[in-house]
Amino acid sequence: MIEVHLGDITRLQVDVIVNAANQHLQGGGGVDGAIHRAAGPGLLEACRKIGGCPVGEVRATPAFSIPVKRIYHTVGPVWRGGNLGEPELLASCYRQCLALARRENVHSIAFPAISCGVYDYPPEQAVEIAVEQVQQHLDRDCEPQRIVFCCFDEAMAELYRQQLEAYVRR
Ligand code: AR6
Repeated sequence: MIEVHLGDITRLQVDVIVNAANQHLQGGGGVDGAIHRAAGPGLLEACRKIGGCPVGEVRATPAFSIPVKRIYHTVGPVWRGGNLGEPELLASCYRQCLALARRENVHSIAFPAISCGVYDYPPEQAVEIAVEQVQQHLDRDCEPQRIVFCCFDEAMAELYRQQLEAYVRR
């Protein structure tokens, strides 16, 4: 089941929330800032111990004060025009998060719109990749059985709804 949710990802009742982090895993603005504020200082310490994460990959931590089981920190690409591997790197973020969720027996996971804020990825193209990767995963595998696209504004939520409908009609 795929859901589109409008609101703050730190308030969702899921097993795992995904963070749109940076390579240093040292916190930042946007959804990263919101997750660190809600989780408390233990999260920064856990991230510092991991030391960093390459673009397109994922690292997991406990969730501290956020009532989910785990936080997956993935690093989306900065949009530099689209010819520097951005689509493949963004797809890799979704693929690696879903593969890790599968290995960790996660039943529900929520994604923010990775790279669509500070990293400036064109939202329509990012949403197309996100939906495609999630649908391809669910075509092969039934877990995680609940996948939530968590959007911070209605325009982004509408893009996901349209893309999900378009994918189903293909
Ligand atoms: N819940 C859900 N979505 C949110 C929230 C929230 N609480 N807050 C923002 N968004 P961004 P990026 C949406 O900039 O582009 C950080 O500084 C937001 O509206 O958070 O991958 C990191 O440390 C947008 O649609 O992530 C990195 O340096 C989406 O989340 C850098 O930003 C992603 O926006 C990563 O940039």
